[in-house]
Amino acid sequence: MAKRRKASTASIARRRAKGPRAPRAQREDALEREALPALEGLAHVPEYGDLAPTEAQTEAFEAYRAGRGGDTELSMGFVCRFDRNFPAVRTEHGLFRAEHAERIFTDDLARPVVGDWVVVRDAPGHDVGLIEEALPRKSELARWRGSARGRFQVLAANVDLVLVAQPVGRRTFSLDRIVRSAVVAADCGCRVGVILTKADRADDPLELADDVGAVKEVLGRDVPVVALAAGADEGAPLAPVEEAVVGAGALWGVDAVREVVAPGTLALLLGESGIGKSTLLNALLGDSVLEISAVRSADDAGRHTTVARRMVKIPGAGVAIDCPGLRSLPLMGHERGLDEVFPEIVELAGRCRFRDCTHSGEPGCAVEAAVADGEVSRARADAYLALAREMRGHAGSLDPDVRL
Ligand SMILES: Nc1nc2c(ncn2[C@@H]2O[C@H](COP(=O)(O)OP(=O)(O)OP(=O)(O)O)[C@@H](O)[C@H]2O)c(=O)[nH]1
Ligand SMILES: [Mg+2]
Ligand SMILES: [Zn+2]
Repeated sequence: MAKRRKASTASIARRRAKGPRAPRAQREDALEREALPALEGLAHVPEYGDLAPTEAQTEAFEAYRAGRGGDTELSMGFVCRFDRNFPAVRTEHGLFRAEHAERIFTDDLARPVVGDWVVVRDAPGHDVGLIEEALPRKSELARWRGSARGRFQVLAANVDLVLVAQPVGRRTFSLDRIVRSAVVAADCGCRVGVILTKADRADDPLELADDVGAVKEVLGRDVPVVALAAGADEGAPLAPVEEAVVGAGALWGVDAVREVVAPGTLALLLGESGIGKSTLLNALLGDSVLEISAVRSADDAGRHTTVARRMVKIPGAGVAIDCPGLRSLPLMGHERGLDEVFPEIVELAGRCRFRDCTHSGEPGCAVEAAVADGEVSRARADAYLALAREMRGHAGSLDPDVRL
């Protein structure tokens, strides 16, 4: 029997970045694909009916098929997971692995990601489908990779709700990270919810209540906030913590996530490595299908345990995507997100006396005046100013014509 040589994930990525593959690379891909876990019997993969395409997506599919004489080998499906860069697609007819048509392959941003609705060719006798086209996205969650690496990375498509996860405790809690995540999510056309994880590690229930209050003050009272302790030791004394967060207007506990992720909704858990995203999803599933691993004790940093993006159907709720933790989330070009999250401040900023007002003490500043009148909270204005300044700075570093 021929010996199979395994290519590393990095070498696949490099190969793919180069565009169309040579026949040898294709053969290697085929070998690699055979070594992947079987899809049959995988638990918690969403069914076809768990997510619905938009009208525009269905129409685009019909038009594509009509353009090919109504080809019955073509069907519509969604990309529900990637295993070592190989997509799996769920259609009405089942769940199967697929590869991309080379035309799509060559463009990084057009390449299907988890959540994409696609046209897939399911030829009888072939065990691998062929993704021929990605259908228009209703939302596209993308982050800027930073000036050193340039360009955006699309994390997922058609996400309805971004659940921004942050661990509680003085050492780790970052309001800035929550707000910047909310801006990115809003910019990408997604709704936002906040999950405060590891509530058993709160130094003091009242401090946790303050954190909930701060999130609500900056993002608004309508943004759902859930505090939970999915990975707490059994018997941890959580009653005082629950009381404090509920008093501050948050929801409590793993099950409350089901209320936030309504059936039919596609949610994505966004946050750094090691903050308990996979632990939470396992708790919701009542099953340990997703890998988790301990954080480094010295600095609490995660080990980037989750390396793939995959959808799971939450019983009694919608569908969630587990994905790798993100180290950083620099803001660039997310003006629409700032507008969505801080509409009244953006409006006020347009009324300052100077067009290039930095809202830090200039005469005739409408933002400062609104803060002084108590119309806008100091915390909310500060959060806006920090992110707006960062965005201007990044834009200016790439394009010297942008005024700082
Ligand atoms: N004390 C405590 N620890 C938790 C809790 N939730 C998760 N952990 C621990 O945090 C560590 C990391 O959890 P994961 O679920 O792997 O974190 P993740 O966010 O999925 O990390 P990546 O996959 O690397 O992005 C594990 O050791 C968990 O047991 C919690 O509620 N309380
Ligand atoms: Mg994980
Ligand atoms: Zn101003």
